[in-house]
Amino acid sequence: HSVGIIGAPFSKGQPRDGVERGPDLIRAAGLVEKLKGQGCIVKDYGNLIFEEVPNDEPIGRVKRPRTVGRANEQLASAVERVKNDGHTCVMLGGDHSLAIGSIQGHASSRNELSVVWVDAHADINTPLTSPTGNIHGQPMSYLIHELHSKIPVMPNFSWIKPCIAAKDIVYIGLRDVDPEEHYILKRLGIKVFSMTEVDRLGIAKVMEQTCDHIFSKVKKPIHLSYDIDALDPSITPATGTPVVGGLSYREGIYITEYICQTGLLSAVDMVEVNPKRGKTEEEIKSTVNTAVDLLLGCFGRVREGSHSPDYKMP
Ligand code: DIR
Ligand code: MN
Ligand code: MN
Ligand code: MN
Repeated sequence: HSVGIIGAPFSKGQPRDGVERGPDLIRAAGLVEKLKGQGCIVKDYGNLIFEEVPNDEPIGRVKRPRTVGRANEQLASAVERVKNDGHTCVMLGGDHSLAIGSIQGHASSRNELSVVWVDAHADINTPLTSPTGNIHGQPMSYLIHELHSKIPVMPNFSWIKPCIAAKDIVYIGLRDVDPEEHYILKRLGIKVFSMTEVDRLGIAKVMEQTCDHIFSKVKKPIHLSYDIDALDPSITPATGTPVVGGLSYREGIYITEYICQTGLLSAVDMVEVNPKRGKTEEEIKSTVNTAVDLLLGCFGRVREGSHSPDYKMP
């Protein structure tokens, strides 16, 4: 695997400070060295530098639209560049509003994508349905063709072109969905494996059916958008909006191993790691180390172990 890493230390898609420290913490936990140790070629493109747009007054309920729009425009160019350099792109967030730029930039280089969205939340509110106004609860709505007519014009958002079809999206891990979001998911017929389906089917069948769904016609490159709050807060407590009853560590890792072996993984987001939300050093460590392990699973790490083909026993 050839991996290009972009750090996106950005927190303005939601109200809690600390999530901008995600990229540096995930690196400090040894991501690059560990990826190289499992045979990946890694290029770290460093962190983007985001400026806050002054006087960024809410538009309707939407908070900090100009700042979020501008940051995502920068991220989209960075992701497009990493893809054009030939790497699988890893975007380290930051909050989940960054999926707007990450997916848009990915789509600019590849045209058709499928999206696997692993999260406790659906993040598909439109600016008009959002109960909080936080853009990290809205990124999908800006990207889906079928919702285009429902998105009002906002400053610094005009560069976004809807690039994902509803049929090319699969959600895994949902357990905190707003009524308006539930309506949108049903209305667009989006494939959802909530925690109920994970319980009913088990994660192995969920992943089989996920791939049946996204590969039903042509095999498109996969964009995996992984919100660390998909996992149970007992494993990844240091996140802004933890929700009980999440994926186990093993289920979380299984998703990455399975996506990896499709050979179609083209970009990954790892978002919402927030050290300031951890109550102890242990809670922060567990969250960050799990984020690293999930990324290693995306790039060939398997739990049975592995060895190089030319290994000679001494
Ligand atoms: C809620 C919460 N659905 C919102 N979303 C969160 O703000 O739109 N997403 N926490 O990660
Ligand atoms: Mn999310
Ligand atoms: Mn979430
Ligand atoms: Mn939220």
